[in-house]
Amino acid sequence: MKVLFAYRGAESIGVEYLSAVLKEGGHSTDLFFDYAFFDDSNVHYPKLNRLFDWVLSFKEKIRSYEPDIVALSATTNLYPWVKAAAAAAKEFSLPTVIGGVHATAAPEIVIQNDLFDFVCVGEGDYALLELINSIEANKDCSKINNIWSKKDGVVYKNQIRDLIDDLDKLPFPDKDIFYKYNCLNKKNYVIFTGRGCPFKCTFCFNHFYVKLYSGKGKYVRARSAENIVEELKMAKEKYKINFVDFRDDTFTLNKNWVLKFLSLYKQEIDLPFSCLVHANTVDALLASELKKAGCAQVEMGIESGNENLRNSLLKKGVSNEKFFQTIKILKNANIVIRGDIIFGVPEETNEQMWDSIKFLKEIKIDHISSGIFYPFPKTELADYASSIGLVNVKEILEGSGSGIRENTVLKMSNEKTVKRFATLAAFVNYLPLFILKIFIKWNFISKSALHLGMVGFIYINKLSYGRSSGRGALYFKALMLIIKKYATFDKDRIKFPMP
Ligand code: B12
Ligand code: SF4
Repeated sequence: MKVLFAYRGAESIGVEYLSAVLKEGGHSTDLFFDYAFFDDSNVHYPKLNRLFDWVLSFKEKIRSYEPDIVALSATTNLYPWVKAAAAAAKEFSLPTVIGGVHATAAPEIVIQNDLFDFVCVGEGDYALLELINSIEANKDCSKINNIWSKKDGVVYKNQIRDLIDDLDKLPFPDKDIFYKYNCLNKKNYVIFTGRGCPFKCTFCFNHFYVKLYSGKGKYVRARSAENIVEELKMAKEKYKINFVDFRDDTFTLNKNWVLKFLSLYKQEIDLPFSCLVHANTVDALLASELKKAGCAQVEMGIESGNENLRNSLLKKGVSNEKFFQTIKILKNANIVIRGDIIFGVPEETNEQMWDSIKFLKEIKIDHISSGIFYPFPKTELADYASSIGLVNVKEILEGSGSGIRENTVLKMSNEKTVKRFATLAAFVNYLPLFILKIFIKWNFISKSALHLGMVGFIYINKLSYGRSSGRGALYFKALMLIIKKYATFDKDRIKFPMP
């Protein structure tokens, strides 16, 4: 069978695993990739993005590849895009299957949509293979675990299969389908050493997955150190990588495992890397071993500078004191720290958001990634926001907008201020508190000026360690196309340049 994936904006490790398992099972796969020009995490000008007609290019891809089925992966914010892709596939009367965290959170809504024939709930690696095998063999597809389907108006819901216990049995992710688009900096190799995170943060999908998978095996799983090193050796050889980006939700969960892994990694791979840590999982020994093994940067969720809000509403479980300790340990080890902070959680007051700004000032971390809270379906915090009338659940189930959230979707009296806090947080290390306060209080700087300033900071300070998207040349090409369109008064829409 020929399976065509479609994805937008960034490399998806999920899709890479699905593709690898299908290829191993004897099927052929390809990818349509929408670069999301001017609508990615660093450059956000949706009006410019709309000049590129990705649907046209997707249809061209369908015509040239002639797939048997289109497979789509959705996070909540990608869901509107995925619906548009499915609509294009339906013009060719192709069957569609959708999976990913949004399909997993809201299968009962997604399956109602005529654009989707199959919905995958949870891990898709072997579920998709079973589905494709069944379609190929003309077998009944209504009884495949994890796959919901429908026929003649009847929806067939199936059980969740056990979690994949031994991750080493999976083939290595199929990077080629993304790398061939030249959309990523392939020298910077994104990898997972395991799956799952045991913490219970109320805004994150993990606590919901733990419930979904209850009785279905161990939720937090690690690959063997040897298996990961084998993948990285292959990547060094094949892609000449020079940086490794461990994207596990929390890389440092199991200290003994990490220490063992780091020593093998240093010996066999010896490349600089970045990873995500939870403040409660780092001690001096671990920090020094991380550094010795080549750790250039860690990313850590701070979430809020208001200790009470952080630990009661968000259930982060980290005290201010613990943050000070962990940050000191990491600084002593000479590791660059990026902290993530969220503004605009339900009922968050301006004073609480100001606490976050002051806290960021006090902890003096190297880089700050700030975001506006979005109530993701089935998360505890979304349920809470809905229970107090701050959000319309129907709206969030249909997904919203692009990858970047410009505004809060909550009905809050201080919604404009939320946005200013989120934007100005990036400047905490560069401006004194009283200036930040003036900017937050009085909205006299335009949104575009602030955004341009922020993008400027990101590039000037190279804030993204190992996260360089490798898109400089593509952006140049995209800009040239726009200039050409206007210089020649070309009324046609710009056709997206496929590499
Ligand atoms: C790496 C990562 C990123 C990377 C790359 C994203 C990407 N395109 O993969 C970056 C940094 C760019 C990123 C950005 C964002 N991310 Co992010 N990200 C992650 C992270 C940590 C890992 C994703 C991953 O690769 N997982 C491992 C693979 C194996 O799992 P998977 O993708 O879920 O795929 C499996 C199944 O879902 C299923 N499946 C998936 N697709 C399909 C398709 C079919 C057809 C089938 C059958 C099955 C199937 O099978 C796969 C294999 O088992 C997840 C958390 C997590 N651990 O998953 C958050 C997560 C996906 N991100 C999240 C968010 C919110 C964002 C942002 C919106 C943040 C922001 N404010 O900008 C953006 C938007 C990204 C986008 N394009 O949608 C949320 C999404 C919540 C939701 N309900 O949508 C998550 C779940 C984290 C969270 N805190 O809850 N992210
Ligand atoms: S520590 Fe991070 S990944 Fe784990 S549950 Fe909390 S927010 Fe989610």
